[in-house]
Amino acid sequence: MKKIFLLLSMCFVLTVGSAQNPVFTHVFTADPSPHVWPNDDRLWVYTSHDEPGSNNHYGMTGYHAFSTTDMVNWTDHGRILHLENVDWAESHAWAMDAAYYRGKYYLIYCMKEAGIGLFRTGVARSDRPEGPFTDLGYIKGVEFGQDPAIFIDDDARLPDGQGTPYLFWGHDRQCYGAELNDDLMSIKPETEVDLKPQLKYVFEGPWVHKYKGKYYLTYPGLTPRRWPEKMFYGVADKPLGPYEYKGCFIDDFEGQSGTNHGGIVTYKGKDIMFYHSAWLSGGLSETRCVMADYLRYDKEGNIIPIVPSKEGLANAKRTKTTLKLEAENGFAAGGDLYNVIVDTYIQDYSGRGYVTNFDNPYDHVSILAQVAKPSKYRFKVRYASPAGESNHNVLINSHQYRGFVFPPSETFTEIDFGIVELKAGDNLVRIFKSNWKPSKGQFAIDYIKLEQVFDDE
Ligand code: FUB
Repeated sequence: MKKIFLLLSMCFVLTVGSAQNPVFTHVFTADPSPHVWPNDDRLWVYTSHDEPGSNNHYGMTGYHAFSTTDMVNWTDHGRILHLENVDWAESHAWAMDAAYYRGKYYLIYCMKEAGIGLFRTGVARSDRPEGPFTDLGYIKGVEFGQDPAIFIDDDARLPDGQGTPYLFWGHDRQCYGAELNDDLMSIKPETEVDLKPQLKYVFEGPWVHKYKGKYYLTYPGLTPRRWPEKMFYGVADKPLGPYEYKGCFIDDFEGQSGTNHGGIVTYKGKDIMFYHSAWLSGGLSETRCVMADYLRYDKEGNIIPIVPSKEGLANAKRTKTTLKLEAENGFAAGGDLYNVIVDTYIQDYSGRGYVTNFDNPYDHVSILAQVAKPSKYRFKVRYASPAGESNHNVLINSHQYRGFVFPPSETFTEIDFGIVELKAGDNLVRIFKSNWKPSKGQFAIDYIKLEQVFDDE
């Protein structure tokens, strides 16, 4: 009896004690797009961003990238693209997807075109999976291009071994698919298919993945009972169908948002469904958070319905995210570089380089940290100061923290400056050269880290 009780209480501790959902607890995120890139052991998740306090989709302005190797400790690489980095767009940075194609990383996203207010499907490119991404314009031939998903087949059609790229999109009871041209900037109009008649309850947010040679199209849909959205799917022998409608695989659940949206990835041999809910905001339907649960198939290849769980992916007490914000990203990531330069001379930097030439008082680097709620973070800076000690001040929003001493260091090293507080929303963190204590120069900042801190740690 005693043994049974012990076993039962162990199960209880494991179940109640582990809470991996929502996956990201420091920032409001939605519309997750999960990927594993070639020659990279990390799992990547790209998301849209809900502004705290807004509780509507109209104020959505940018995207984030996250990575992990253990699904417990995550890195938030910060803002990777924003409306202000896209000349042709005016609003609605809604759902997106990402792709690796011919040696480059792409963000395929939707925003409303300035002046005419129509959704377009934008393409932005980066040399690195964490961005930031540079906009290239929108995809020609796609009308009302909300909720894009890109699927690159493994049919090795191109000489470099990559397969045919396809685009899927749709909103407001529409769902289309088409083959993309190789530059990803236009579709092949003759291949466009209206997929709605092949499916049921279609509303928006298509996502295509392949399992055992079959193509699965998953999407959030509305039954005649209407909102909230449930997740449905169909299966086909070819990417553009015809699809056989299969049914619902995420039904209504407690704390769901009005919308659902997500994608499927295989990581370390396991299939995972990423989607979103309103758990982090306590049920505010349009202030959402990313969720993840394992996805399983039965012997016939049908998706076994998912019941959203608190435990999520890993048996750990909780997930923990560190914001890793590259100093050199500047405006492209919502920050600012003032009277400093980006260099690559000192080796072993992370990202595309580091920021240096802090010659005059107030020369600075600023980074943007976006968080959901007022909370504490451990503040670390990776720097080098080969010529001697360097003295700087830090401004977080309007609060000045004085006297940050960076001891001499020939090479890049991480220094821990203790706990700082961030407010809900956008936080500008500025490191600037002190005007009260001399520095020896050659000071370089590689990145700034803000690590989530929990009260019971
Ligand atoms: O996140 C904004 C919109 O809500 C997306 O584009 C839809 O798919 C829904 O999730």
